[in-house]
Amino acid sequence: MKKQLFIYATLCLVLSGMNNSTAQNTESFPFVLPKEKPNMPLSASMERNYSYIAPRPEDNELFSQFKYTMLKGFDYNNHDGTISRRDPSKVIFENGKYYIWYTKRHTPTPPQGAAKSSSTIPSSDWDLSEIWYATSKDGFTWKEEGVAVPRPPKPNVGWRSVSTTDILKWKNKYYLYYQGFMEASGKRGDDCPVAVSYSDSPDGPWTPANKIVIPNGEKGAWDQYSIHDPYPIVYKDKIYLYYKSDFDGDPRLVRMQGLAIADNPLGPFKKHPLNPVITSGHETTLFPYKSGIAALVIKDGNEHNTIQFAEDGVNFKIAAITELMPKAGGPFIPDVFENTKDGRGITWGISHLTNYTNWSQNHSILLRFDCDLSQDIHDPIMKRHQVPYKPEVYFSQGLNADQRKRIKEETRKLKKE
Ligand code: AAL
Repeated sequence: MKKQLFIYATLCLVLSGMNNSTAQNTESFPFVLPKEKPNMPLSASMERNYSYIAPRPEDNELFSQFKYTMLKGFDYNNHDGTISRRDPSKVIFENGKYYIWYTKRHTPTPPQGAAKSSSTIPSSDWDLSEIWYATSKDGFTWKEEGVAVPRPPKPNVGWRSVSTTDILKWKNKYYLYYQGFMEASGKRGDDCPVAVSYSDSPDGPWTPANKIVIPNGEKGAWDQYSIHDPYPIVYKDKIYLYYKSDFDGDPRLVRMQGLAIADNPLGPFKKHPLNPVITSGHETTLFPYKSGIAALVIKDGNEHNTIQFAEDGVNFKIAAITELMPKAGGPFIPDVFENTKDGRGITWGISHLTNYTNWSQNHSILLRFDCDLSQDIHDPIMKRHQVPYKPEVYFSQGLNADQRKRIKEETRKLKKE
């Protein structure tokens, strides 16, 4: 009997110890963040955290902060709004120097809106513009070389304005794609198709194809009015030309990204059946990354302020969330025309700042951005999580009179209750 009692007591001790240890070992999420997804029940957010390249941003090659530098070499008439440079192309390196192309507006007045526009007075910051180019030995100081694509004579596409260009190098020839306006932007909307000019040299002379190469969509289609921000990449042996369209407009425009693919730089381009392929963004920057395409998705849409990635160049997913992203970034992408299957990524480029001073002098400037979205460098400073905004940045985003009135009314109602 004693033996049985001893065995029972021992068993109880062991079981209670086990219970305690089980209680102690109820599996909490570990203190050290696992590098791989742990085999345990996870929340939706934690599941999502393991869908990124790495569970921590500093180890995520498609996460980066951005640093900015003022460029030297461009004059803006004391920022009076009569000279504007914006929407730069990608940067390329040829003949021992860097090249960029961009929208240049040089008009007697700053933009005055569609109603007040004329043959000399611009409606918008990119109205009555031409495509100019500049070169640089170091990417910081630039020499403005002159006009690359002037406005062609009526009725050719772009006679009103040519703007928002990007560069393609294909079989040793160069192609500039750009928005070709046939009326002042803002008359109905920011309406235009895309045209193209070509040259044997990045220094020109450029021959306009004098035809629409990316047409507006059919009536009622999402891209029926505007084909903006043409952005060609050589991918899967073809030309993948990404673009943006503004649509809906109830009350604010929706902006999304489309894709058109061609075997020949002068077309025909076939729009992808899954368009829009990115549901957010504006002036979207893209680059080959590993076997897919990455995108800097800024400004508009549910997924603005994200860096996205598509294994197939079509189906984009959020790869990182960041801030203070380059606007209209034209990166230097050494392998962008190499049809690469291992895109190395980017570390710098040229972007723009619009409405640089105030609306009465509405004009834009070009600046340089730097980042670490590259397989070939690891810059911990670019991988910091927060941008330390000065207090004045917060206080510059103050309440307006209507908001203060609403708040005052809410407090008044509380006091009456
Ligand atoms: C830019 C681009 C296109 C638009 C206008 C000039 O940011 O999206 O080029 O037409 O704004």
